Amino acid sequence: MSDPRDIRILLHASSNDAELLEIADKVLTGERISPAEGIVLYERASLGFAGTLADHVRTRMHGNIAYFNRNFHIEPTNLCVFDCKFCSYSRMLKQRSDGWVMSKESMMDIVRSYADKQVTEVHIVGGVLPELNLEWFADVLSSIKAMRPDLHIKGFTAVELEYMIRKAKMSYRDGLAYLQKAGLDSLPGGGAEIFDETIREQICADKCDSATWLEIHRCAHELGMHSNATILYGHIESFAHRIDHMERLRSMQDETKGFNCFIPLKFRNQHNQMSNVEECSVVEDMRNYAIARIYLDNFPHIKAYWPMIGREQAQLSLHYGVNDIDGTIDDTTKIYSMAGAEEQSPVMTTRQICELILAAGKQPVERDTLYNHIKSYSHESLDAEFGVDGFIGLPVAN
Ligand code: V47
Ligand code: SF4
Repeated sequence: MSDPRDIRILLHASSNDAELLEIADKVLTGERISPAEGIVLYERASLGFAGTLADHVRTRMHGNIAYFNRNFHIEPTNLCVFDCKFCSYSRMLKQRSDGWVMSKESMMDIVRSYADKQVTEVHIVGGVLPELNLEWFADVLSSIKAMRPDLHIKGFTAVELEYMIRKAKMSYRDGLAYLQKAGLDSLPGGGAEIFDETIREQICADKCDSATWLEIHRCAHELGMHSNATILYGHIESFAHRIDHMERLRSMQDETKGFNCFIPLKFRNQHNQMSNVEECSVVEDMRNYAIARIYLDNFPHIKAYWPMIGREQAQLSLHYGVNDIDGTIDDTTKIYSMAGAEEQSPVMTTRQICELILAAGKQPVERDTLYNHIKSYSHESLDAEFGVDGFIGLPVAN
């Protein structure tokens, strides 16, 4: 159902909350909702109410399409000078012996191992270490570009960038321009966590602050690079903090238009210093995707990161505002399996990811990092490309 008049009738029949219905009417006519209205949605909208509205917005923007890409990750180190309380990945303070630091050669070996694969993106993200400095990373970037000029390099959270550029005693703009010249194409969305300063102080006091995170993304946009933005939700923050986070992003996007997608990251509570904090429910995850889709009217894409939430929930999210489920990954990330995510070994073939999307009733489209369409898939085209014998059935979460 995509006719706004039909959805209006449905929502008016399902709720007698006048304020919620007024917000719904605004969304259905394409009007922006205010921060106060965003908080009302979080406080009072049921999953059905928020989901119906978000699905309408998603369909208005993208029809039935659900995007994925073919990518792999390189995580240069899991050692980190910072001490984020939610992090299950970093090993600096606890078990340094469990840590790894890759050499440039081992990073290049990973890139080389994809020589005959049709991947379009490498995502580089990891801990922060003084020896992995700006010059070292610039050398890695230019070597990757020399080997695979076609590969889009999405690399380094604003947290990693803030540290390496500060240590190099450069301005953010000059440091980013230097990395861009070496081959950096865009920035991933990590490190944003929660922008509210009081919550940030409690969960990640010693790393890049919110204003700096935003400034680094602004500089990247001004240099012509796109970036993503995340939120780490479902821990000690309130609904107002989630809206405050999205409001700061929405305001900046009005000016720069440089963000590609918003990625809500559900807090996972295993093996970190916040294990006493309960994880939120799947219903809350879906409501959160839905409200993000409604609130961030100037963000083209909402991504559910499937290694984090598992395959079945990624399918579900496609009906709650999400239009992208990230990539094939190829088992190259450890960040979420270490924090207790469903996917202990995240890898999907192109066929599996397409079948997952088709089974959710959506149209799989392979994209590049900047959301240019590469190829659209159907059951028939999958059989033609990969053969009928390869059918793997409905995907299941581990
Ligand atoms: O900033 C760390 C998160 C992020 C936990 O841009 C945790 O396409 C939940 O940003 N529970 C890094 N989350 C990863 C990231 C990312 C991932 C996928 C795609 C993109 C993109 C970006 O991981 C960190 C932090 O918010 N994280 N520990 C945890 N226990
Ligand atoms: Fe380091 Fe990132 Fe973990 Fe924080 S979340 S401790 S910055 S690796």
